Formats: sequence, structure tokens, C-alpha cells
Amino acid sequence: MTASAASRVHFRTCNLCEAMCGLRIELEGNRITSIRGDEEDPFSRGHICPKALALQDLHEDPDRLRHPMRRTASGWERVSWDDALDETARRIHAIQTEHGRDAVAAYLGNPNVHNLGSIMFGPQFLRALRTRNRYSATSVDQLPHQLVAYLMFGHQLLVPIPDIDRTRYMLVMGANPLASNGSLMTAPDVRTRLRAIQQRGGRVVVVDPRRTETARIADSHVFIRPGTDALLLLALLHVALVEGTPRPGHLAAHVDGLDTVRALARDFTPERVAPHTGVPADVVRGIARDFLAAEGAVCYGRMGLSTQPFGSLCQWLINVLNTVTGNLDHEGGAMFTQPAFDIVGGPKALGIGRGSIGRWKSRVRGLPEFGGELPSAVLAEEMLTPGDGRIRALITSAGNPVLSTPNGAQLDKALGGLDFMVSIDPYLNETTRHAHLILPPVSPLERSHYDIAFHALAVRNTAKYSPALFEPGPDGRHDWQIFLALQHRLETLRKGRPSVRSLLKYQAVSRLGPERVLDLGLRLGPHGARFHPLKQGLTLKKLREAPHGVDLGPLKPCLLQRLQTKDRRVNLAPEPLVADVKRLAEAFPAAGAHEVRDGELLLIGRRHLRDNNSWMHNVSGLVKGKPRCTLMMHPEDAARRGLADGAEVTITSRVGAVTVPVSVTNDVMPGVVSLPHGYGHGRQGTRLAVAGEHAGASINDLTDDKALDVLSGNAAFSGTPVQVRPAASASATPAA
Ligand SMILES: Nc1nc2c(c(=O)[nH]1)N[C@H]1C(S)=C(S)[C@@H](COP(=O)(O)OP(=O)(O)OC[C@H]3O[C@@H](n4cnc5c(=O)[nH]c(N)nc54)[C@H](O)[C@@H]3O)O[C@H]1N2
Ligand SMILES: Nc1nc2c(c(=O)[nH]1)N[C@H]1C(S)=C(S)[C@@H](COP(=O)(O)OP(=O)(O)OC[C@H]3O[C@@H](n4cnc5c(=O)[nH]c(N)nc54)[C@H](O)[C@@H]3O)O[C@H]1N2
Ligand code: SF4
Ligand SMILES: [Mo]
Repeated sequence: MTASAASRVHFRTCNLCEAMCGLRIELEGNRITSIRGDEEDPFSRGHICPKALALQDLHEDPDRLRHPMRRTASGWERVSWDDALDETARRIHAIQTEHGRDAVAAYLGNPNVHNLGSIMFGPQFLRALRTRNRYSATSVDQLPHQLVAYLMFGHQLLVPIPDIDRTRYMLVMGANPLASNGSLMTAPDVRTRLRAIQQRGGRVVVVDPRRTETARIADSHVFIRPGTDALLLLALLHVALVEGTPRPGHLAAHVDGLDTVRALARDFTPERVAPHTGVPADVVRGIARDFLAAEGAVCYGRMGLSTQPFGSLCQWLINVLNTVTGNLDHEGGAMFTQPAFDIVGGPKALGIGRGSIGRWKSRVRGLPEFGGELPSAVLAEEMLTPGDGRIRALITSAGNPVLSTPNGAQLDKALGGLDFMVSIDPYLNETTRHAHLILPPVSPLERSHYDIAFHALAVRNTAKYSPALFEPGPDGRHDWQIFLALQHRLETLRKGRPSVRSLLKYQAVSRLGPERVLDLGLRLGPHGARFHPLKQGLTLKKLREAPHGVDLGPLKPCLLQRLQTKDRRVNLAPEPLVADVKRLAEAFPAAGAHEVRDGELLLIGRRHLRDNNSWMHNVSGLVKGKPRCTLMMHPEDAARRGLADGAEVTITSRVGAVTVPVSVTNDVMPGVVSLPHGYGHGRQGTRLAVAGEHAGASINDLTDDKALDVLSGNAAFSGTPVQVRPAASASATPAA
């Protein structure tokens, strides 16, 4: 792009969260003069949130790394791409040769999923590494959804999506879409979509230990004790199945396991679970009654339900509830997408694997792999525990596991002891400061964009391609180019000699890039040119001609075509999930009730509209204002501890302690405290000037790497037991 003073307008999709908002970016020459919502985007209709403006800040951020760097005794030095890539491949190869393939681990973070090139070229790089020590943010996030989808529908990404635009009753559990903008529910402008439910006479009910932004606009909000949602869901099923009659609708002839589920729900009456959940039996019955009566109802559960000790049970029981009430694969219920680039039903080479369980186990704790990955909660112990197979080297890509995985302080320590670490990342942060080499990719505005993942998780079938806004500079490399270059070098080292064949292949694939694969996927997809009778379907060219995106219509019932189970039936009662109900019943016995031990409080997380996990605190426009890394506490709990609003408190858990200000509020239920994640900046050796001034503390220095949803291996962040007391240096206000 030549720099001229001419003004121009560029349209693209925001890549920062899952909402896929359309942006209208104005430029004078190569200077961005405004970023606004694209009114002509048929899906987002002009909506954006404050983070969209940060795309410019990120692009211009002086702290963003623009060339590879090597850590030396006297600090970081600039190195050429060839040197950095050669050295990385050489070190990985040497360590794998000496200590075995599994001595090298990889951790992939969340922004990979928002990056076209990484989705397309990351998996083959990982396969080329040939290690069983693969980790990602999946196991601190949505792993239970994927496990349950695999067990019930035969593919880990056949995740049902709430049909928010047509439902008349939406039961939101453990999600706060008004802050997060929706997750596993790509729905730009979720506020308007929730309001629309109410305007057409429907209801929105939120179940959450905190009165969230979403709860505030809902018709009703129900407090629930963290970690007990599976009990509540069983009680809803009890009312629907034992006291009422199941009605799985058009799926009735295709569903197995209904009797098993009904038998499981028999004992879990609303009265039996109320002492544990804190939700009165009549409230449960009221929700069940309204859910059953609504013409189109959906239960939707996200982070708060996945990252708890019964995360898989929760996501399973949600699917069961939606199914037995006739709302699965039904308008206004929980539906399945038919994305233009189909990673589930399309050609195998362009898709994501169906899933797998337990093909290998983690060395120390013996936890099973899922979909080729081990739980991130074991990453540190696999580095710290001596013996054969110990992890000695790590590759991170778009991840900050020191701040985002449980017991981050332990991982922080473990990273310091690695023989080699390389990070593909634009920032020198809490994780990458331990790397020997950092390989920074281009900024999001320097790459093209298509949401392979989020179109597949959206509440409408749409497709949109955005070209790069800026041409990368001579030292710019795309994530996919870094993956491909490393893969080529590793394969060459393994062969022991350069081979013309592999060089030609590397050059050919480099020339193709993500665009050609995208075009192929679009053509072969359900809306593609290949299957269209008049050959009028989608191609990349068609998408280039539609810069605001293409609307492909509302979700349609399609499960029976998309189902990937071997017997082509829905398995309502997969054996591992059925068996796990016993663990639930034992954890919350029929005769018992919740007991508070020695002033213990249960810690949960929270998200704020202006945060994005750990990595956008270097944008001053987003961090200004009142400090957000505070511990929310109910007035009764504060009074008991002699704490006034704003007092510094020390929070301790089994694994660590942090100090933050307390924020006394009725918005959390008694016995529960809430701290956001993604903070804990300002550490030595990082290069994040703005974030350092808004450092906060990391909740994951409190969360426990031993607390898991044992079925999936997902981290159980929610409900971490903690003690809270006035910070040592602070003088406490005496209790009234
Ligand atoms: N602004 C912003 N947007 C984001 C992100 C961000 O960091 N900031 N992150 C993005 C990512 S990676 C994701 S995965 C999504 C997450 O999207 P959401 O899941 O919508 O996000 P959270 O705000 O974490 O919502 C979880 C809710 O669960 C509640 N909760 C905690 N424990 C329990 C429990 O035991 N039971 C119940 N019922 N509720 C519980 C919490 O109080 C919280 O309100 O957001 C995405 N969008
Ligand atoms: N206690 C608690 N912990 C949590 C959560 C919680 O709710 N509570 N939420 C969890 C969830 S849902 C998630 S998804 C994880 C996130 O966990 P991670 O993915 O490990 O962490 P992020 O904070 O998203 O960090 C993203 C990293 O990617 C880099 N980056 C950004 N864009 C790009 C890019 O285009 N290419 C490359 N190569 N790098 C890029 C950033 O600089 C940063 O280092 O955190 C989890 N941790
Ligand atoms: S809601 Fe998400 S996609 Fe939309 S502008 Fe904000 S960060 Fe971007
Ligand atoms: Mo996430």
C-alpha cells in the first residue's frame, strides 16, 4: 500500500472476541482516522464495543514487538528471522533427539482461534512436532462442551448454539454475555438480542452467584452457590421427566438413553438439591414450568458452568434438558450451524478431528488426553517432576499461561527452569519473558481474516472475509508463515539433509497461503459453488465482492444430517457421564447441606467489557478509570472481617496469596467473592508499560492446579476455597 494522503474506507471483522462485529475503518493515507461499527454488516448491524478502537492502539503500540528477539545475559537483542527460526528448529530437534519427542511441549492460546492462518497451519505444525505434550487454552475454557459434543453427537465441534433470535425463554447459566459479548454463541449486540426476547413476550432468566450486567437486564436472576449447577439441572430434569412427560419432538426416534436419564433424575428432587445450591425448590419448579410452557426455550451455560468440578456434567445436562423438552435442533431452542467453511461436515483434510479420549495419559498424574491434548493444569508438574519424559522445552503460541492457567505462580517458576523456550507472540509479557527467543507475528490489521471457528458457533449462518488493511513491513511474518517455516526446518533436520522435494513443497504451500485453502473450503461447503445447482454458491471471490459479509439465513434444523456418531443416533446417556453422577451425589449427599468451614469463602472470576483475558491491558483507553482488579464481597462477609469498601485485603488459598482492594457490594451472594482474571502485570522483565501501571494481581495465583473437572481434565476455577483478611500493612476498619 503506498502512503498517500487520499482518504479511504476499509471494512473488516473485529477479531478480538467471538462476536464478529463488522468494522468501518476510515484512513487518511496510512493513518487510521476512525473506527466505527459497520451499519451495513447484516449480522452486527453497526454494533461494536470499546475494544474495537483498540485495534488501532495495538497496531501502533510501541511495546508491540516488530522483529524477532533473543534473550542474552545482557538483555534482549534483535535477531534476523533466519537466525531465529534456524536456532529454534535446531534447539527443538536437539532436545527431542536427546530426550525423546515428548520432551518438547506446546501451548496454544486463545487468539489462535481468532486467526485464519493459525487455524489452518497450526495443526500441521503441531503434528510435525510429534509430541504428546500438547496443551491449549481449551482445557481452561470450553473443553467440557467439546467432550460432551463428542460423546453425544460424535464430533467435538457439534456444539449446540442457542437460537437467541427466536427463543421465548432463555435460561442463562454461568455466562455474562453483556460483558463477554457471548461465547459459543457468536451474537453481535447481544443486549439488543436479549431485549428482543422480552419484547416478543419471552423471558430471560440468569443463574449466577453474582448479579451480573446480564442479570440486571434479565426478567429474573437467581443466585446459586458456585459448583452446584449440575444439581440444579438434575432437579429441572426431575420436574420435566419424572413429574412430567418427556417430549423430544422430531428427534424422538433418533435418541437413545432417555430411560437412563429419567432414572438418574429420579432422586434429584428440587427439595433434595436446594440445601446445596441455595436455590429454593419453588424457584426451580417455577423455572421448569416456564421452560416447559415456552414455545421455543433454551438453556445456555458457559464459562461459569464449564470451569467447575462438574463442568462436563453441567454441559451434558444442559443438552439433555434442551433435548427432552423438544428444544434441541428446533427453532428457538439449541440449534446447529451450517457454516460456509464446514470444519465438521466438510472434507476431512479441511476439518478438525472428531475428537478422541484417553489415547495417552499425562506422565505424572495420569490424566487422559482429549482430542490430542493434555489438560493445561498438568503443564507445570510435567516440567517440575524429574524422570524420563520430563518436559524440557516449550513452544507457546498466542498464549499467556502464567496468567491464564491454574496455579500460575508454579508455572512461572517451572518456565524459569526449562532448557529452551520459544514464544510466537507480539508481546514480552508474564509468560514470554521466560522465552529464549520471541517470534512476533504481524498485527491483526496486517492480515486477512475469516472466522473459521466463530462462523461455526454463530446464531445465524453468515460468511465474511476481510482483506488485510495494511501490507506487512519487510520484517513482518504471519503466524502461519512462522509455523510453516519452523515445520520445514524441523523436517529437514530430521532427514539430516536438505531435500529438493520438501523445499519445493514448502515453497508451494507458502505461496498458496490460507486464502487458497479458504476458497477451497468455501466451494466445498454447504453453501459452496460446488453443490449449488446453478453454481452460484460461495467462493472467496464472491466474499471479496461483499465486504460487509453475506447473510445465509437463520439456523435450520439439521442435526440428523450433521450427526457424526457411528450409529447416526443421538446418545443422550453416554456411559462416562452417567457414571460421573455418582461423584456428584457423593459430593453433595442427600442428607447434607452446604457448610462454611472456618470463614472460608468461595472465589469466582469475572469479565469486564474493556478487558480481553490477559493481553489488552496495555491499551490506555481500555484500562483508564477506576481500578477493576478488585475483590467483590458481600457486605455481611465484609462486616464479619471488619473490612470497609476499598480496604486492601490478602486472599489466600491452598496454592498462594495475593493482595488487592476489596469492593463491598450486594451484587455477589454471601459466601462468594469475585476477582477478575488476566491481571498480575508489572513483573520484572516484561515490556508492557501501560499494563504495568494497572498491574492488579493474578487470580490464577490462587486457583488450584489440582482442582479439575476430572472427567474432562478442565480446570475448575469456580468455587476455589479462600480466606480473606485485612492486608498486613493496612489498618482494618472495626466491624460495626
Ligand atoms: N470483555 C471481554 N470479553 C470476553 C473475554 C474477556 O476477557 N473480556 N474473554 C472471551 C473468552 S476467551 C471467553 S471464553 C468468553 C467467556 O464468556 P462468558 O462465559 O460469558 O464470560 P464470564 O464473564 O466469564 O461469565 C461467566 C459467569 O459465570 C459466573 N459463575 C462463576 N461460577 C459459577 C458457577 O459455579 N455457577 C454459575 N451458574 N455461574 C458461575 C460468573 O459470575 C460469570 O458471570 O468471553 C470472551 N469475551
Ligand atoms: N481464573 C480464570 N482463568 C482463566 C479464565 C477465567 O475465566 N478465570 N478464562 C480462561 C479462558 S476462557 C481463556 S480463553 C484463557 C486464555 O488464556 P491464554 O490464551 O493463555 O491467554 P490470553 O490472555 O488470551 O493471551 C493471549 C496471548 O496471545 C498474544 N497474541 C494476541 N494476538 C496474537 C496473534 O494474533 N498471534 C500471536 N502469535 N499471539 C497473539 C498476546 O500477546 C498474549 O500473549 O484464559 C483462561 N483463564
Ligand atoms: S464485541 Fe467483540 S467483536 Fe465486537 S467490537 Fe467488541 S471486541 Fe470486537
Ligand atoms: Mo476463552
